[in-house]
Amino acid sequence: MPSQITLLNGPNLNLLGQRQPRIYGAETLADVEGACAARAAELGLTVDCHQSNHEGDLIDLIHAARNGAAGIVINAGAYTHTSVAILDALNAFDGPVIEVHISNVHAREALRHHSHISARADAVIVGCGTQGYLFALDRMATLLG
Ligand code: CA2
Repeated sequence: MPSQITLLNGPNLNLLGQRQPRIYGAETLADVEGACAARAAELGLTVDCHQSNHEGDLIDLIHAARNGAAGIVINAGAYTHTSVAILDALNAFDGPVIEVHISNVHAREALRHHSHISARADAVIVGCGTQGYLFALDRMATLLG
């Protein structure tokens, strides 16, 4: 059985490709999820993709990943900077966690410079555009291999 990776996107990332392309690129979320599925297949992995605008939903999805996912790739959007609850949920997950940000959060407003999730993440990928999700899957394959 190929290892399954849970890919989580947080608030407003459903708008990818529809607004602010200079910051977040032109690809839609469906484009990104499709590219991730293709890269995962090349790596001998599968991806289970979810997006939610709601903190509790993301926490429930992290809990669900405890039953069957080998790793989590997460872009928690603005909850990255605010949510101890998402950090607590990730701390209850045993496998590798990779944090992705499309933009270079460190070159943006100070409020985006701190991530609660980074304390748990095995790797953090920022500022690589949507390609960062593919890098995360590459790294996940290495960590799980
Ligand atoms: O750079 C990232 O991936 C972020 O996680 C994106 C979040 C932001 O709050 C983080 O600081 C950094 C915002 C996601 C908003 O996504 C949009 C996409 C297209 C149009 C509008 C919003």
